[in-house]
Amino acid sequence: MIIRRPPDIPSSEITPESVYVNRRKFIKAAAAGAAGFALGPSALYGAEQSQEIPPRFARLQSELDEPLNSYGDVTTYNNFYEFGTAKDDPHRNSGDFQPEPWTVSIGGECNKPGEYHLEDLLSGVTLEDRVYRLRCVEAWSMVIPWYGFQLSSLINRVEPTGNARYIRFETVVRPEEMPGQRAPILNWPYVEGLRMDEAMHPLTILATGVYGMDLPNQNGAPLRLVVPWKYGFKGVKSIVRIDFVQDMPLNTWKRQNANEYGFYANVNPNVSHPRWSQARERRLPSLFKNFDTMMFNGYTEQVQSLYAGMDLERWK
Ligand SMILES: Nc1nc2c(c(=O)[nH]1)N[C@H]1C(S)=C(S)[C@@H](COP(=O)(O)O)O[C@H]1N2
Ligand SMILES: [Mo]
Repeated sequence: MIIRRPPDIPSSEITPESVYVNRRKFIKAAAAGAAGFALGPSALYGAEQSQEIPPRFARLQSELDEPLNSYGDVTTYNNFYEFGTAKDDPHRNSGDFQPEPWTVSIGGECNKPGEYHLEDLLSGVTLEDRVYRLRCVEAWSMVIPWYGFQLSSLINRVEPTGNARYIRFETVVRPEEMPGQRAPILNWPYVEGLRMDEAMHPLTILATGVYGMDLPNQNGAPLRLVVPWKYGFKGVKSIVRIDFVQDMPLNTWKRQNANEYGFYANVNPNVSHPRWSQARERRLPSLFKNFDTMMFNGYTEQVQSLYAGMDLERWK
């Protein structure tokens, strides 16, 4: 299979600033009719159930040569332990979460630290559709039409200093809205990180939506990381803090069990998880492992140079 290089992934449907600044409101208004892709979630779910891919996504889907997962798959089966540990807990338990207004604190080794409102972070960036595979370390996978912007544009704006070697992300802590946080399931807040060159890679995006609509709470509203060549746990959700740091951050899953989860978390069919093989995966909605897992989740051509000379068995 030929995976296109990033410049060939069409940055379609560029939305004028006046619209995307108020995207959440825009979508509610548009759901009543008019604009090209103006289906509400339930209408869309119906369309997906009947295998009709909305026209806006048909071309993007063919870029990846794989069918998209349905809106239902994407939004009812995932991990977001702040809402519980079962795969349908995020969908069932995230109704009280309030993703707006939203502020992200940006700090550490950068020239423009501060409290940034989400609207401010979105002004001046190009929001675009990107279809990526998500491959969870537990061996399930999906093909998801994310909507977001390149992390590099945010990084350039806040001007990291020469000391910034890694970027560190934190999820919000709100036990009153996130029932999973009322128990010490993980060491809250959830933390993830990337090396600066990984963070600057054009495939790395901060997503604000899925299927052309704002992210539902269970998928990390209103802002989450998507790094398509890494296992799903790198995709930290509901981000409230971003720091530029000198030392490799201790990410949640490595802290939880360093023997099972590393910092890099590159999808690698040749390196087994201590308790299971990573060679095959289960593409939802299949109940069985029906796909061979691809190195770097299929993005080898675009990302392998980042790891030239590294021992990928050691740097898991
Ligand atoms: N804050 C937070 N982010 C998280 C998680 C979590 O428990 N908490 N789980 C991760 C894991 S293990 C996966 S597989 C993905 C799955 O969610 P998605 O399908 O919405 O990307 O989210 C990741 N991001
Ligand atoms: Mo995962």
